[in-house]
Amino acid sequence: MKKAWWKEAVVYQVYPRSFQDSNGDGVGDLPGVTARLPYLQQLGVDVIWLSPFYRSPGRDNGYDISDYRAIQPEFGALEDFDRLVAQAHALGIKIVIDLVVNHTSQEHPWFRESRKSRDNPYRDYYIWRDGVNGGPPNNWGSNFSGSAWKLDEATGQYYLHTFGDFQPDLNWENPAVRREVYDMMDWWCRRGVDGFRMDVISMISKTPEMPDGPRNPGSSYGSFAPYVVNGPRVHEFLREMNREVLSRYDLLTVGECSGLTVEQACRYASEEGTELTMAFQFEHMDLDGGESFKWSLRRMDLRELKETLSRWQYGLEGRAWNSLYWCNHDQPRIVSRLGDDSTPESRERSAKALALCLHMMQGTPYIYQGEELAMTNGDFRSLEDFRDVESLNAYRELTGSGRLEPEEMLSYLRYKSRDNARTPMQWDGSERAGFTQGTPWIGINPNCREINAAEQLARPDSVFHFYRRLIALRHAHEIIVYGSYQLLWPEDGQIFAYLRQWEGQRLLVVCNLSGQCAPAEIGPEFCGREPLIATYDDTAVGPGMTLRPWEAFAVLQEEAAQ
Ligand code: TEU
Ligand code: CA
Repeated sequence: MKKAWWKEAVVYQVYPRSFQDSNGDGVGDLPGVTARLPYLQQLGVDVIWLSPFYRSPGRDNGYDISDYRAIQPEFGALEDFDRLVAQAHALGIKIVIDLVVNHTSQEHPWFRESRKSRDNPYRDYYIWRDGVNGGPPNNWGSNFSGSAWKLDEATGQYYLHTFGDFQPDLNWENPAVRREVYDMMDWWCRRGVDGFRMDVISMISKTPEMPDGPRNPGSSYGSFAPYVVNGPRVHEFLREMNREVLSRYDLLTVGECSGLTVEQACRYASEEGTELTMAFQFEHMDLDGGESFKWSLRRMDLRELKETLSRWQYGLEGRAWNSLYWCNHDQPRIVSRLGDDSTPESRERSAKALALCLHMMQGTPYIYQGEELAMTNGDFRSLEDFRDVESLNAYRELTGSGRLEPEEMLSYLRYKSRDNARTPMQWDGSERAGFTQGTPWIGINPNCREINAAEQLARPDSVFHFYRRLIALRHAHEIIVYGSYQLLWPEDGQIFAYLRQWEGQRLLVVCNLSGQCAPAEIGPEFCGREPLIATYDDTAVGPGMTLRPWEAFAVLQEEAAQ
């Protein structure tokens, strides 16, 4: 297996809107991120991934870009970005930016031109089709509810939008579009960025015929997935991008790939380095989906979770590289989802156990802002408290059609809405959590009084310091980065345990991911050894152990030198 800096790194995701406001307008900004660099340095992360800060109408919080080479004024100016990069680099922290090129905002100058006339030079920058029988070109539904096609009156044709109708999909079949994207990427590389997180990059190549898709369960729309996800030319396009831009720099590149399979990942992120360095898969995040996709209260089943994550560990070994994550700006908080946030003790203990379980695996771990404090889901009372376009559209569609009662849908939103990840970072216990002096754009969780960075920095056994130690261990032990993986006790419904092996070393990881005691048989070679890290401070590794609620540990055995 080849060694690489991005395999040894830990990434921290910043959602600029919700991280730190520096000027009292209630919206986080780039100077705010710069001001918090010392905090991230103390945590010990190697890389920051910044969610979008580009010029944008902000209808999907910046994932609708109207100028790829400008900063949205509420986030700052280009000089603020340059200062952030320079100061991060001075602290040894790299900066990865979000590349959103499946679609633009409808306010992008390319789209303003494109919609003017059928023979406009920019017409083919987007995907236009004639309607069929007075309706859209096919039955595809958008990821943000409704049809994936919108009729544009000016020219009488429909444009494709796999997300919101304000996010028209770019036409990657057009070489001019690809040239524009590569030039723009090169421009950011020359500004000093260290990589890209590529938004829904698995969707850029569409099957040109665009046939109807299989009916989405319980919906009047069909799925575009068979004709859009991992589409016919996606690998050709990424190899071209790699030749034209990526290969000229030393970058971390991670593709956000909904619909990813192990076999596909081995192409997107192959060891040969012909496309990207790694990819995000979604299988473990989809385990608690219900009948209406994500809108349910279903809990993940631990055996399914173990099977899924282990399949990725085995499947990519030596062939591609995993990204490890529990949280991002699209997912509810893991401690509220898979852990237990009902008491302060179970919250901290379960957050640590989940962190340990993920961070000892093979792959590059990603931490989403606030995860290192065990921040919980938001405190959303009514529909008015939500901001996310996906949530609001889904509410309208599912309650409007009578499929769900408003109260039922609200309970799903409280559990699963993307807004759960987007409440402001809890820096201290003051009224506005140290996030802003003004009115925050989305409600701050009142539990900031108990859950905040200031309190945890001062307390050695806090979740923050646990994450700091996990990161330091990864930097200290190659086995955590490169060791092979083997799942233990696949049938156990409470314990997630596995073995890592590397150059004569063995690392045993045992995590009770339940609130009840759980028995475990530990091999003699590990018994009596002091754990590298554990969620209790008095864990004694012994043959017939009974793990306490959320008790988890990692223990290392090194063969005596011959
Ligand atoms: O997300 C793509 C994506 O697959 C999610 O929108 C997913 O469908 C949803 O979160 C599951 O509930 C990316 C970005 O991460 C997201 O924030 C953007 O809204 C989206 O693309 C469009 O750019
Ligand atoms: Ca601000």
